[in-house]
Amino acid sequence: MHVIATAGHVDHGKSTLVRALTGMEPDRWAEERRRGMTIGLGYAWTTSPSGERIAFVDVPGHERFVTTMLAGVGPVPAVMIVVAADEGWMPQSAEHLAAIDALGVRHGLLVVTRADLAEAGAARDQAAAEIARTGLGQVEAVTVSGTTGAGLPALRDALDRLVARLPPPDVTAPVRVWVDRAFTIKGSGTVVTGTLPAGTIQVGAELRLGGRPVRVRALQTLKETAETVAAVARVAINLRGVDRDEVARGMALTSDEWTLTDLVDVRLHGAAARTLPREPVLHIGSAAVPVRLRPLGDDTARLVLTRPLPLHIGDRALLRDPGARRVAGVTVLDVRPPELRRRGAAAARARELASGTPDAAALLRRYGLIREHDLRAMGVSSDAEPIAADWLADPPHWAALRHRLAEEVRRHAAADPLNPGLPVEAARSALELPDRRLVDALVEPPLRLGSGRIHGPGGTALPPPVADAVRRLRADLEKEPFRAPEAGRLAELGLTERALGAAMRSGALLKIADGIVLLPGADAEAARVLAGLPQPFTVSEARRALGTSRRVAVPLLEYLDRGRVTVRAEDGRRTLT
Ligand SMILES: Nc1nc2c(ncn2[C@@H]2O[C@H](COP(=O)(O)OP(=O)(O)OP(=O)(O)O)[C@@H](O)[C@H]2O)c(=O)[nH]1
Ligand SMILES: [Mg+2]
Repeated sequence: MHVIATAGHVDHGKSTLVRALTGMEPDRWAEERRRGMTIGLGYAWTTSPSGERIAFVDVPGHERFVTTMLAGVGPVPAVMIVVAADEGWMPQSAEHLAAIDALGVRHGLLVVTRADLAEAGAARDQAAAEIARTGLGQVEAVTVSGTTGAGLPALRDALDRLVARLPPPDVTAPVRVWVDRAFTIKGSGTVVTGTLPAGTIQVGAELRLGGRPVRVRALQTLKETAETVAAVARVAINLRGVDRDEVARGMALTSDEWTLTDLVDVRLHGAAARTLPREPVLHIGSAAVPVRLRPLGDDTARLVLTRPLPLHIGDRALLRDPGARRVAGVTVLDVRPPELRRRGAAAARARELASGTPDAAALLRRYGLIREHDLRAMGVSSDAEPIAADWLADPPHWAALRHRLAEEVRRHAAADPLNPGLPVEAARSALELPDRRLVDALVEPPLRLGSGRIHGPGGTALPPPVADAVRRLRADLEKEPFRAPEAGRLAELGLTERALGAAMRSGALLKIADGIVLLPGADAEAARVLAGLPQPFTVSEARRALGTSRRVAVPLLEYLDRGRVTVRAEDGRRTLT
């Protein structure tokens, strides 16, 4: 499907043309028909000669309804500009064209209608010249009469050619439907309609309305029920759990890949920043939001929105000065711009923005670390490999963090030699990292992770008094490897709980149970000795073979049980496995 908006001066025959092309009534309200004038947006559709479905969003031409006109054109990729042969180019012809140009619409068709009333040549030439000066360039022109039907077959063919030139939509793109209507259907609840310019919506999907999650209960496109609707399409979305008064034109229904923001930096098209009013209205999609404008450079500005909108970097929008009826196009350059606090920050920011729309590399440079999801929510994708989970890192920033981590580990070991490993959580907070997994990813040789701590290359060295006590203890144990020192001996050597813990972590001693330490390898040696006994064996037999006391033999055998070196039978006797 394709969606085309109409545009043009009041009474020039837009609705008559849509009616003639589709057989449907775009002026839905009694008041519109009574006054012979479009007030709200109209919707109608048809099938083109080549079989393409084309939906029209018919806009009002009256100058009082420009905001409605912008809501109609905003989300739509192509326009049909309608000019009456008998009136020619008029103020709202120009105003609509300027808005279409500012919004960055690049595809269009000129239709000169009411050709039964006047010769169309002059109107066509002027309109074509005006359009050619904009981003639309040279467009195809068709002369018709909406009343007699003359020229309509040629118009249908021209529409076919227009839609054939439209770029194919990305059906996997993030979803954003600007609401153009919201109403209630008895028994179903709230329904919103809009144009789906990219992406795909499914029944049951969770979308966001402003900041809040909502669920798609049912879908229709052109009055037909559907399970899935892919772009480009007109959609009617029945929402679960949303009251009619909670949703209105100008809100957007989105997937979660958008940044809801009330602060953006933009590039201006067609107007210098300082010539713009300080309080214009920002129009994007069907939204019209008053903003405060602060010029940054000649063609860049910061906008503070009076309500947040879901935006992407690269979004096109329009600033309008309602008083002067002037418009300027904008391209969103940043949806999470840095604060401007210091003197000169605005000028520095302007220089930054002058270098173009920030890409993934530029954003990575700014944030240092950013989640892929957050980057996507800014409308930017990156092919960089995540460094942990979905975290992306700016390479120089990452290298600096790694350097700082090594430094922190070294400092910690120097400050607390009995406890040299830096706990991962302490490292996370020292480096102000938002996710523990980043710390794990930063640890690389010669740093190593062990029991929730990060050890440095020199982290296993014990302070001299402890090392000396351990040496003396080892000398005792080398003579009698299973005679674990008594509490008195440990106290005599100055081996407190903390010192023993450090010795254990450094690998100088092996802890069998609380208060029982042996040399590393004592467990394997015990297994060797016990293998010489007739199997199974009792605790006493083991104690004698090992040359130790029950105080050591019992916990040592239990230690071996835990390591599946020995198996204990019901009667307490053990067998080596
Ligand atoms: N003779 C003649 N009259 C036309 C033609 N097209 C439209 N009209 C008449 O022009 C008047 C305005 O037509 P609309 O189609 O309502 O114009 P519009 O552009 O939709 O007007 P707005 O939506 O209010 O901006 C109506 O009275 C139509 O009958 C045409 O091709 N020939
Ligand atoms: Mg109309």
